[in-house]
Amino acid sequence: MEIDRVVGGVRHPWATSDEILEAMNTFEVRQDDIWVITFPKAGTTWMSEVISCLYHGGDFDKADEIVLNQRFMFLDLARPGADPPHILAAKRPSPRFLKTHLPSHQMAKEINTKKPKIVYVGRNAKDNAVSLFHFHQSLKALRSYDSWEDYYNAFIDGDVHGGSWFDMNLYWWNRRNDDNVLFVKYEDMKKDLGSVVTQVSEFFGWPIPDGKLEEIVQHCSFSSMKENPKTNYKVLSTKSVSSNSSFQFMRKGEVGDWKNYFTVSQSEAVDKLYDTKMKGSDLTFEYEL
Ligand code: PPS
Repeated sequence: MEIDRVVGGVRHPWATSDEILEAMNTFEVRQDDIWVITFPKAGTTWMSEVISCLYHGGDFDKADEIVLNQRFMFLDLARPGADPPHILAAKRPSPRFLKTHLPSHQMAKEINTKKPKIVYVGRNAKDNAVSLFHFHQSLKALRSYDSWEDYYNAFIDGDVHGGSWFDMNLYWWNRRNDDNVLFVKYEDMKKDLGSVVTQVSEFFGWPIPDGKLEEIVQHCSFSSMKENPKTNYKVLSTKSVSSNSSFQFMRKGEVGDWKNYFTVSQSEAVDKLYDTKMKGSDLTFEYEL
């Protein structure tokens, strides 16, 4: 059996079951939900940890009481032997912390009427592609590609996990001025995490206790999150014993790693495609810092 299939024009692993996709038509969104929405591998986990720390006023024991991928319920994926996430989410007390990579036409419909607070994180297409390539090659639930080139072709066709990077980023950029939406760039988090943490705290209306900003920035640094078992997940099913031992959810955390993968012509082709797909939009990303 194929490891995945295309539903509604988007390639989804079987773990994103038809039941989950259908449930998003009627899933009850709550106005006080807290959503993190991203294209896969754009900084979901990083932003989720920032939000947890802010919600708990910089109390890191409380923020990290449970592993991050259980704290924020991932709505897109059914876990074997467990109820699907929309059923589990319905039983959670408010405020619920939810995350999804589903594209705009497949995400929970009530997002548009209940208007919960949503933080969208965008990451430049090239680094995002590289990070997702490693995820595809490592995770049991996702298809492997024979080569970087094969994967690259699928990525620019929008035929990878998450669908089209271009469509998703453009959709959320166009909604960036909605009162309930905050659009954040991964590269800005790398450049000045303190400013982004402050922006997120203002968006939610959660003041940062005196002296805590620096601590939150330190706690959410790549090195600290890599050392932290509550954020550097070990619970994902990886493809082989060898990749299992070497797989690190916190892989590199850099801006510019794409240069180690993209050929010059691939990089130029993405730039050209970006100009076509994002035509008329003033969304820009940084590719090196
Ligand atoms: S997922 O599986 O879609 O939820 O992955 P996601 O969390 O969106 O993205 C994982 C990438 O984000 C990097 N990351 C960070 N970078 C810098 N600083 C911090 N603190 C941080 N936390 C996570 C993570 O390393 C993945 O990127 P790559 O490029 O693969 O390292």
